[in-house]
Amino acid sequence: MKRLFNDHNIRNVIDLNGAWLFKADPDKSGVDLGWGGGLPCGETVTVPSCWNTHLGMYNYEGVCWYQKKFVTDGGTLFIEFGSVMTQAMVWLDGIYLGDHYGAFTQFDFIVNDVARGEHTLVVRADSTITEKSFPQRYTDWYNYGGIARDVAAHELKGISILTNHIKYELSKDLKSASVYCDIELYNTNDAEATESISITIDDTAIYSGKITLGSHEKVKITTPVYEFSDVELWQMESPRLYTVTAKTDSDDLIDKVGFRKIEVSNNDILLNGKSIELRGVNRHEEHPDWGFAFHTGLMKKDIDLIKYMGCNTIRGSHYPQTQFFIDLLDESGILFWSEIPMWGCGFGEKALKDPDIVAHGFQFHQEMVKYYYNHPSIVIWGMHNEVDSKLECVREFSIVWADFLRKNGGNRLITHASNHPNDDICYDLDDIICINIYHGWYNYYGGSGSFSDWDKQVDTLRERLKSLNLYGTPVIMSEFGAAALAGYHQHFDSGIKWSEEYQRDIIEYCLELFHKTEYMRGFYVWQFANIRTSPSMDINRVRYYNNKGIVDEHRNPKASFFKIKELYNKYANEE
Ligand code: ADA
Repeated sequence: MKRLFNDHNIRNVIDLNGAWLFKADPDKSGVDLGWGGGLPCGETVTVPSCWNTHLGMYNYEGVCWYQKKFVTDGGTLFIEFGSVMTQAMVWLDGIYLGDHYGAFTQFDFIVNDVARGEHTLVVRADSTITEKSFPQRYTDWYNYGGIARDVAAHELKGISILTNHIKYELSKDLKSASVYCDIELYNTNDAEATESISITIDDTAIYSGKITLGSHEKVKITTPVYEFSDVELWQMESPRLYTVTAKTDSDDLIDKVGFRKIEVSNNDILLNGKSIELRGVNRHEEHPDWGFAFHTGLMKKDIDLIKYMGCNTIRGSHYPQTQFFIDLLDESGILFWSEIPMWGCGFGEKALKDPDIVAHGFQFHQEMVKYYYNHPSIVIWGMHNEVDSKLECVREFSIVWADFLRKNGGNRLITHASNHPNDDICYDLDDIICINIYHGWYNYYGGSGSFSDWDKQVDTLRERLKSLNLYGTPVIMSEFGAAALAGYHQHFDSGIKWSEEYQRDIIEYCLELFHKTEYMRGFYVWQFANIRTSPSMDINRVRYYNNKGIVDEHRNPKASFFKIKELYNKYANEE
């Protein structure tokens, strides 16, 4: 994956982005016609991309095929996909490698005994929504199809390093860290092999040893604990990153780590022992010209705009966002909430009880933790969004997911975004309680048309938390806001829905209320930029866009942008 730094100095990585041959398969006959072995014809497209941004394919849902030829020295290849939307089937030289379900997470294949020379990689991408889909048809973003993130073929040699999770516990005074690594290794040789292995953090060697693996053996090893002293913390104002280099004789894997501690205490959130108010926005990684194949230059611009507004955090609604973007956050000191694409309203009770859907949800959590573990900016794992968390079946799988994240997800706060503030039965599983409501905008979905209902809501929630014995768990308002059509203004009367002034005023009302509410410790305005949405969302979706962006889809600011800037800066100055 494209990173902000070189993640390999030894390993050769073949970039498979760029021109691919492309062919739509509306009647899904390509497998029977043997296209896995090579496409009969096609047009050239660039990858990463989403086909719904190609001319004539605006609303195409179904199957398309992609083909790329590349040259390698041969041996063992690790073929890596950043995200294929939504179901991928992959062939190399006509040999089926396997499939992967789910947009937004990485997956890979290891292929041995690849000959030196030219090879053909074929991908069948299927965006068809079924009753098992994740998310379901009724979802508030557009169901793009395509190879939406980077593709690469890594030439693995000798004993190779597949993953390295850098784990640590900070001392009480936060001045030193007990560090160890969980490393996954693979022997590419046809015979047993022994190699040396070492790990450094900047210039400090924290481990060195020898490893012997059988032919094509894959193992996970845990290194002994190293006491790392004089730690410089990863702080929002000075996000110190260390470079972690894992090396064998034949391979390397370089990543970044930042030492920091996130915890909750008595209605408060503490980063490195210091109380913080989370001041943020929800962000989709989407643009009308590229869909989910988001341009890296625009990632930087999004962060610049979000920082300029005074935000210290972003919620990655509603799926894991690209590694490159999270690298930028690590470097900027912005806190991030990462979640899986379980967008609740579309999942009925039948779906929530479906073991395949629950299994997919669990798979998403496993993949999110596997690929994003090391990012210091990720301080929150979101289990799901607006799922019917009044149901016992939701509680059951949430217990399993929360447990998995607590045991395997590193030092992060666990939550789910709930739109059932008055009857959610899963709050006790969370480290922070997160609420989505739209008083002042919707008259349904638990919202009501009037601004002043917010005050009642704040009081009702306080009472409910007390009655549940959960008062003391910090509350975050994870979504609130209103839609505004960019450029639609009112001279005097701000109470006109869809105007920039209405949106600005409701956001101001909410922020001022939440900021002074003693049990709340943060807010994420819905949402940073307008997004294209699904035709199934026929509620209030002018142009089939979700227009609640505080910038429009081209990042032009609406009136609320400046109001948020004013308020977030004011709150920061009060600290
Ligand atoms: C929900 C949901 C968002 C968006 C929002 C809205 O809270 O989580 O994805 O759909 O409502 O605009 O209504």
